[in-house]
Amino acid sequence: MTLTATAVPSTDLDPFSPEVLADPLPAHETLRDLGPVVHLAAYDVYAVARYAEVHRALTDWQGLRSGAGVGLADFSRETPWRPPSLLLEADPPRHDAPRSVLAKILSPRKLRGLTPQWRADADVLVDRVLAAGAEFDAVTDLAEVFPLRVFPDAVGLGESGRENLLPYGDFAFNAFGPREGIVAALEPTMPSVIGWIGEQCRRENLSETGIGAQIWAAADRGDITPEQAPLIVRSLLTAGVDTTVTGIAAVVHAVATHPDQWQRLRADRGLLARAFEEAVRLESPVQTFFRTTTSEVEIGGAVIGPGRKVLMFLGAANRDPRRWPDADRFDLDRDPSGHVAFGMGLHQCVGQHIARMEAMAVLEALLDHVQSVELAGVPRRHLNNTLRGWESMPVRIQAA
Ligand code: OVM
Repeated sequence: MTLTATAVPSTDLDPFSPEVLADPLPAHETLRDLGPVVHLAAYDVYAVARYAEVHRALTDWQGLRSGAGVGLADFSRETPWRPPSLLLEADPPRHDAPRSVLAKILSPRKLRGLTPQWRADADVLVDRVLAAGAEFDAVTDLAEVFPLRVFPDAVGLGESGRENLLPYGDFAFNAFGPREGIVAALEPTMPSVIGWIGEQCRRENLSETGIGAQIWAAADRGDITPEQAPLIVRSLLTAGVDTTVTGIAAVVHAVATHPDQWQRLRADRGLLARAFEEAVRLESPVQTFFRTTTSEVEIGGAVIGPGRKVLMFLGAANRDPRRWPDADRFDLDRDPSGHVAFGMGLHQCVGQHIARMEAMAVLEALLDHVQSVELAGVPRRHLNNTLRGWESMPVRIQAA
């Protein structure tokens, strides 16, 4: 550890190395304990990993902007891999119209009608894994299947090409990290995937009743421009699949590894919503995002100059013992509200209600049909520069 001129501790820890991606928790503890702000020498960027500073960075959009990209790349100096998102990679005032249009379309009230069909779909899916035997893969047989069934339908996509959705999201979340490594390895496979995604965002390729059509209807009303509509649809297709797959896998993992908490859920379904929040607090499907300082910014007593990248460790904040007693425990007695798994402030996940609804549908179907759920093997991680997910999670269930 060395001290720079601003008294910020510096470390050569690389959060995007395969070792750290495979098991980030020790690195998170190191970063939290080094200080409120640290300098990551490998990338010459700053980082915050404690809850207080992550929360502060997330909620100060004037001091820490998103418009220069929320990955390692600084859009004011490097060309982004695709036209920037109008939501994720924009600041007020440009961010405001796309955000308010999408927030209305994705509000709990507007989405309510989807619940009965999603519950029925989840029942069929859980029945099917039960019929196939006592063991199944919670990732490939459940957590991937459910969102890929219900979400593209809700958006209004056609049937063909849906296999492009997971690879596109996987790449987009990798692209927030360094260009070498995972991104460089995947890049050659991307042009056809990117082409398919772009086609699906056009009005004529979306059903007339889905979420995609509602975004285009907002352009008809003049709430957004016709040029903005396809990019907002693209945001749904980018951020709406891999994330919910990971969130559903996280809550299955939590109950499979905490049989006592599963039994509590069976006895009291009033704890269901909390179980999901607690699972995403612990796993934090989206681990990190960057911001870029607009001017000189003070965080945790340190001064960071203008135009600098700051990496926010959402996952580390969600396990910061300074904020969460017994932080590593999945505990249904805890109030997990205030977690930053969906971010905080202006950019807080606009799709979080859909994510909750999907997870609730799966959990309720499991509670209806399943008496016990436990791991039947060691889960295998899927490495991604931003997402903390799994490739495989063997589980054993017993029908209720
Ligand atoms: C977007 C978007 C929003 C949130 C996360 C994300 C790839 C993308 O608007 O495209 O990750």
